Amino acid sequence: MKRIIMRLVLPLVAAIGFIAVAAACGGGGDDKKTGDSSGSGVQEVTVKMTDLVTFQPAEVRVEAGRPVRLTVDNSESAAVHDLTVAEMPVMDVLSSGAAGGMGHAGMDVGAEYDLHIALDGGGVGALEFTPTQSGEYVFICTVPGHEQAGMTGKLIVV
Ligand SMILES: [Cu+2]
Repeated sequence: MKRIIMRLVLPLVAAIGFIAVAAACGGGGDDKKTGDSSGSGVQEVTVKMTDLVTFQPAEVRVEAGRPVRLTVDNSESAAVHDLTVAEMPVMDVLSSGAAGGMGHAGMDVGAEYDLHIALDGGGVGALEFTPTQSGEYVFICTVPGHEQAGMTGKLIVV
């Protein structure tokens, strides 16, 4: 008799456990979906700058008309790098962590570009902006020689 009960109870316990895990995973998935696809949420993207003189990834895709928070991560570099978009229709531009970088700090340099953030080696900063027009926009590092060495990327606004 006892054996029969165990035979019934064990699969039941296993089934309840499975349902609980499935529900938890499903819930997480739903949260993420809401964050990514909602019309008003901030689009979070990260670009890493490396001492191999590259941006990773070299291609970033965002939607027009929605705010973007572009985290620029120079934490694994020893050198100064910057991320610069010379021309791109944007509004509501903000940047943080942009101080530093010889000859880079200050608005005089930044004013030449629509988007610009320079970071010392080890630094992490962010650019916040809302792209207003779809298209493909090139970003580069303006440190002498870096663009020529391949430090370029593409910001695709859809
Ligand atoms: Cu660079």
